[in-house]
Amino acid sequence: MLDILTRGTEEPEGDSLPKPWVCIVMGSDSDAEVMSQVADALEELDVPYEMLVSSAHRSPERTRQVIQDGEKNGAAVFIAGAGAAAHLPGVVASFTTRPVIGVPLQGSPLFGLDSLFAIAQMPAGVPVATVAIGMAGARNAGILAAQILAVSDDALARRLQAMRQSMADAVEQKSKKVERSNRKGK
Ligand code: RP5
Repeated sequence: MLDILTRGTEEPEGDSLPKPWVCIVMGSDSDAEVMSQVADALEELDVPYEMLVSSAHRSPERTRQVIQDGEKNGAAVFIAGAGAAAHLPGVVASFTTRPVIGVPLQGSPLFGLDSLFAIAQMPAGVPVATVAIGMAGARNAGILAAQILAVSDDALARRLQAMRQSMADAVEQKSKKVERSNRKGK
């Protein structure tokens, strides 16, 4: 059987289970620039991932195989990004009961609205957690996957807290650049 994904096949050390990881799938290499935001966020949080291209329409058999191999090899969360008639996240969700996060991409003449609707409007029973169109959504998909894994990983939960703190610190720095007042006696 084709074994497209291999990460989880490494022998675990001692009695420990292989570390859960995130499987990132995109419909085309033209999606890679935006979807690299997912990988960047996971790297910042030290979460293992694998990222590859598989198309719901152009390579349906490969897509089924990727999800089945991913499940078998310990993928705990799937993230699927696609543009236009973006059926990939829904198709991924049809092959697994693990959490699936969909990232709508905006390359089409409809600026990603087509993709957003295609990903978000899943029929009852087969959910896809849908994030915002484009770069912010891709980054949030990575963070959301980490948050799911952090439910059973205290060290990861602490890294997520640290990420929030650094955002809060950055807001204070940004404020300092614009703060002004004409209130007398202040
Ligand atoms: C979708 O069609 C892909 O996810 C991509 O966003 C879009 C265009 O794909 P290419 O024609 O660039 O391969 O399936």
